[in-house]
Amino acid sequence: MKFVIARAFGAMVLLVASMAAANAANIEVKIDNFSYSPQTVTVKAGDTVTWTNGDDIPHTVTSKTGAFRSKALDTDDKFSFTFTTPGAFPYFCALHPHMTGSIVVEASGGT
Ligand SMILES: [Cu+2]
Repeated sequence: MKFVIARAFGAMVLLVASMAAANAANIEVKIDNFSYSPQTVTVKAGDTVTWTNGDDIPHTVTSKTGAFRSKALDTDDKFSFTFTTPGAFPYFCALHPHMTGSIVVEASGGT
């Protein structure tokens, strides 16, 4: 009997672990009127950020450190990047360098 309970508990732990892995979020950043909105986003490692260009002129999403770089995004074009490494990831628009934003990635594990 004890063995059966231990097996059931083990299955529950596996289920919870797989739910946590499926918990990775997709965060939206809108490009509008020559700015990224929200300008700074805090995500967890494993999350994906998707930028959408709402302007009718092209913009890019270009990492200052080379971590990621989109092509020129036309109206309604999207660019996605999955952040796996904790840290700060400042970026800008290569076509309008005064446009800046930042993604802050926190470690996913722990609690
Ligand atoms: Cu731009």
